[in-house]
Amino acid sequence: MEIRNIAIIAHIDHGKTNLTDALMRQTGVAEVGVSMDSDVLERERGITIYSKNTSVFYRGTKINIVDTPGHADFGSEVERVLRSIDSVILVVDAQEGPMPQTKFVLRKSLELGLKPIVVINKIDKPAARPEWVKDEIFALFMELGANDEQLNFSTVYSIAKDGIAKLNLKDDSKDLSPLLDVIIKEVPMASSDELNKEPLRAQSFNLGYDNFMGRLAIGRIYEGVIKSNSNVFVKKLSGEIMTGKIAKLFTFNGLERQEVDEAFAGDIVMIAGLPDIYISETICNDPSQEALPAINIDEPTISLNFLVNNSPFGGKEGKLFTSRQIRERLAKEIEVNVGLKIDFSLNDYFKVYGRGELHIAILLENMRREGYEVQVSKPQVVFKEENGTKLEPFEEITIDVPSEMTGVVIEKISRRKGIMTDMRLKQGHTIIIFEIPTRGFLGYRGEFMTNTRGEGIIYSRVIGFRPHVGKIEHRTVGSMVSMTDGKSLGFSLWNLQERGELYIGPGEEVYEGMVIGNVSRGKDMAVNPTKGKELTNMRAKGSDEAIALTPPIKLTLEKGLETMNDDEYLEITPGNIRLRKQFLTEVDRVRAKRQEKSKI
Ligand SMILES: Nc1nc2c(ncn2[C@@H]2O[C@H](COP(=O)(O)OP(=O)(O)OP(=O)(O)O)[C@@H](O)[C@H]2O)c(=O)[nH]1
Ligand SMILES: [Mg+2]
Repeated sequence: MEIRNIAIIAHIDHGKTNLTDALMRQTGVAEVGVSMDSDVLERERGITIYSKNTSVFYRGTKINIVDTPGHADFGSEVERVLRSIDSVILVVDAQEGPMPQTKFVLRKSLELGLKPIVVINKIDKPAARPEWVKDEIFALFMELGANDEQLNFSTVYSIAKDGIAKLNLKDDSKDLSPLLDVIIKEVPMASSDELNKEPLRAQSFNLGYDNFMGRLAIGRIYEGVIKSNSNVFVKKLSGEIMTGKIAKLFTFNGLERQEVDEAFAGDIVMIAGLPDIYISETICNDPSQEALPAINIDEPTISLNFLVNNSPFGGKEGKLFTSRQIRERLAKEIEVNVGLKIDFSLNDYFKVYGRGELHIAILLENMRREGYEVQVSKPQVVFKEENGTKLEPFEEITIDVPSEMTGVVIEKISRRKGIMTDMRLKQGHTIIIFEIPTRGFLGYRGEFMTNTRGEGIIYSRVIGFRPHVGKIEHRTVGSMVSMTDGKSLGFSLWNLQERGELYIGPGEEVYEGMVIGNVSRGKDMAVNPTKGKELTNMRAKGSDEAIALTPPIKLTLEKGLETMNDDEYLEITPGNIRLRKQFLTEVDRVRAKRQEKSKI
């Protein structure tokens, strides 16, 4: 069977998954309601987190499709996928037009010499402006240095959520066949009899894990035929050559994997039986064959420590909380989570390295749902040293704000060592692009939302390591720290809410050293959230419940990771997310601070 391999790429939320789901439905490989976003967190958050494969069959051709995540924290995943397919469907929202991630994924595709097919999606939106979007996309291709062939891209208009595509806006269409026809016409064929006759060369670009089969490699067969139960050589990036046996071989049929005895050049397969295989390695039958060009894996940019939850509430809610249990869980995670690195050699904690706060937050959210308890330290930026120069990660951030708010935003970002590289006006809005050290950017989102009263939009993306820029001033937000154990009372919270934002409501169990809120101005503050009403006040204003309390800010994983201070831990359990001081008593905190000072 003829095979074509494509990836669907876009800015977050522009409709990749809806399009993939509709393609599966209409070609009969998936029922209504089946989605590529099959993971629980993906469904809850409405975003794609893991890139996934599917295959559809159309007019005698097998089309392997990789649906990719649009969020920038998973950008390196997209890059890997792009190395293993022959064309991309670039989906662009018919109202928003190209956005920062559109630019990033398009640039990568053009650099790899791919010829994209452009899909302008959501043409049903009342404010859709598909012609304008088409011009913007063309301009973007030009800006990114597309060659003549790439510039000559096909455009398809679509309503992915209804499964409709058309070549002209006026056309009448009831399904996605116009898009499928373009794919068949334009995407180079991956399979051929000649390729099948060559010696085997396949390359892994994604990993999976199965409790029975262990590590799984998802890879593309470039040449030759791969056979189940055959012995193979795996050429590692280091040059090392391992031997192994293909225990099981699968191809895709929709989202289902289908066990097969052999698979042919051009196809995308899943392989079990190679426990040490990693991304980018070449699988072949003859060790003298040349390895396929390496696929680059982006390095982690932030790190944080995972510790056993030793808070006074530790072990109360979770069923998995020992160091051994956490170690096992993390070891399992790195089997499949390619961007993640973990240092298991330290005594009291595990050091986890990732690509961004969401990348880490997803892992933590999965763990707490599985019943784990864990504490983490504040995420720190990863530094590198190259030729004696200290380097740190940088991000490109794109902000879109109502024009009257640009002043405050520019000022704040400049203070964090961000440098403006572009500024454009767009219908009362200003779009500004900055390059900023990740160190300066960490923790800025919340402040940005406050400064722009929730009207601003901000996107960030790691752009690589650059020379360290020296000290960065951060706005410090103090913590309200409970000085006692007990149950919080409305009356004391009512007094405290004047001083900052509270993370707890009345009637919640607290412990000494727990952070119950932040202090908008300045330093940490020791507070007693359990203090009762003074007697003289008894009749003043009805009962405790009648006090007007501002609803507390619920700590989420992302919010906690963003706002926590260096001397705090985020305590994560199946039922709660709490912030605490590393040292629970004031005496210990003072002592620790003094020791730190004497070290410097
Ligand atoms: N009006 C309209 N909405 C659409 C259309 N296609 C998708 N959507 C909506 O857009 C949102 C995002 O759709 P997804 O398919 O999840 O987008 P995505 O690109 O896969 O998102 P990420 O994977 O998170 O980057 C959903 O709320 C969809 O219902 C469309 O054609 N018209
Ligand atoms: Mg998606």
